[in-house]
Amino acid sequence: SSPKIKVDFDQNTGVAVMHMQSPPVNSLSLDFLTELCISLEKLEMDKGCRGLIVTSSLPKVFSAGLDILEMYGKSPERCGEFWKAVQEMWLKFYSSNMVTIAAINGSSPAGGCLLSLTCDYRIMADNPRYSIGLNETLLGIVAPFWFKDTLLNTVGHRNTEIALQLGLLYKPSDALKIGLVDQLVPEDQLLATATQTMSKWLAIPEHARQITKSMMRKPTIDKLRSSREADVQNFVSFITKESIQKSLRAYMEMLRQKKA
Ligand code: CO8
Repeated sequence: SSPKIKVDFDQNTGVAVMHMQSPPVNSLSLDFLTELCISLEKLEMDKGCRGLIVTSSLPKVFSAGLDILEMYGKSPERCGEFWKAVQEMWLKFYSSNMVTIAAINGSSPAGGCLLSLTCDYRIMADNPRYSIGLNETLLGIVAPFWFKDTLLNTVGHRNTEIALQLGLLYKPSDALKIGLVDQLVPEDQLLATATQTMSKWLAIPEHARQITKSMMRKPTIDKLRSSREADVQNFVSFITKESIQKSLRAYMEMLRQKKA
């Protein structure tokens, strides 16, 4: 199959742009998650690469989040394998030594929002048709503690409490208000702005910045690292419940209806 990720690396600036291109909506399947991790690892190991911009090459969608089909009608073993890949993606991106910037050029629900939250900075296209947030409760499922922690670290306790319970999907102007994104720009200026922002971040003495990033994120990362197996078990037993499978089915049906 064709690569789901295209990486453009500029050796002169040390900045890579990762374009997600897994049609129709960049949903995070096991394959796609694996490819994301491999791409990141390669860049991480390249000493010349100091900054990473993550964006989508699909129209209107940054990432639709976890691939719902990976959580529906699958064996417990397969669900466990999938969940390990979700954990791995989060651990790798959240602990990256590079400066990471999300250039959010479309909707970014649930796992898509999580991916952007792993970055150091988020710039979103100012289009009121796009939305971003952790909408898990709307699917009848619960955002795991490390999704919650990542949001909490970004927008604070009160905003997280509201956002997670109501499963809010924010339009860009509201996302900016609570700090879920850091900046809005017209869509045609998104990559240029991300590149300018990147050079500002890369001008900071690298070692000092990296240690600071790690200091801020380490407690959150260690929490999952020390409980990965239990978190997998928890996911598998939750997602394979008949009532949860029913919720997912209803949600997929709703997506289909909305389309018709
Ligand atoms: N997974 C699988 N397929 C998807 C997904 C998805 N997340 N999202 C969309 N699709 C499919 C649609 O069903 C549709 O398929 P088809 O063409 O066969 O009918 C196709 O992609 C295109 O979708 P749309 O027609 O809806 O495209 P639009 O451009 O109109 O809208 C959106 C794009 C806004 C992304 C819209 O598709 C949408 O809202 N999707 C749902 C997003 C969502 O709610 N994702 C949540 C996933 S759950 C998650 O990420 C975290 C789970 C944590 C687990 C915790 C358990 C313990």
